[in-house]
Amino acid sequence: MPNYKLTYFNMRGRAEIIRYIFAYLDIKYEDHRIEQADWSEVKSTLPFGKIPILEVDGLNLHQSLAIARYLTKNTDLAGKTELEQCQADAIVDTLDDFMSRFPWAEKKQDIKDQMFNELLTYDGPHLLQDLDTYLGEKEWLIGNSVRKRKRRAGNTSSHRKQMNYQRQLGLCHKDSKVNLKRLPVAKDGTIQASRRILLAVD
Ligand SMILES: N[C@@H](CCC(=O)N[C@@H](CS)C(=O)NCC(=O)O)C(=O)O
Repeated sequence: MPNYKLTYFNMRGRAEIIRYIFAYLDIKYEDHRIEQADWSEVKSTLPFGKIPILEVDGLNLHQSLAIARYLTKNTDLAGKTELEQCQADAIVDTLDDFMSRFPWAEKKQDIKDQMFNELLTYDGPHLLQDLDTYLGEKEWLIGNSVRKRKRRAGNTSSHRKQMNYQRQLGLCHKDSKVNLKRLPVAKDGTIQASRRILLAVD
């Protein structure tokens, strides 16, 4: 298993999808969270000056979604067939189109506030409505389940521990169908409470 070190700010943002994947696949990694005060120094060392960065055995990977796709290769988290993978990519890119419009770099505060307000008041609900329509009566946006993740050699007990942990939290049905929820992934890699997402185990 490679050595993984994820570098991002101490927030969910664009790193959280990577933390979810690590948590779901029960892969150990270093969750390196940097403070804003240290950012300019770190930025100057990066080829594209952006985070998240995932270091894999000393090699730096950038772009959160490229990293997410790399980590989900050979799992069915991003679709079981090529067609499902295309559909999963399309949903991810649809969400990314929306996220990319957030005016983080806007210098004028009043313009920034107005743009955020429009995005969150009009465009956000519109996007959610479209996703809802796309979902229709189905349980999942794409496909009908996520297969039980492959156990990695030597981590059976940690897999069991995580399933028990999810059961205790009420995230996991006793018949082993999991309704993993959209929760922030804590620094220690555990997943905490909140909204539902698309992951399940059959
Ligand atoms: N498309 C890139 C976006 C990377 C990006 O814009 N990262 C922001 C944080 S979310 C960043 O590094 N901001 C600090 C800066 O640009 O100085 C990804 O998904 O990784």
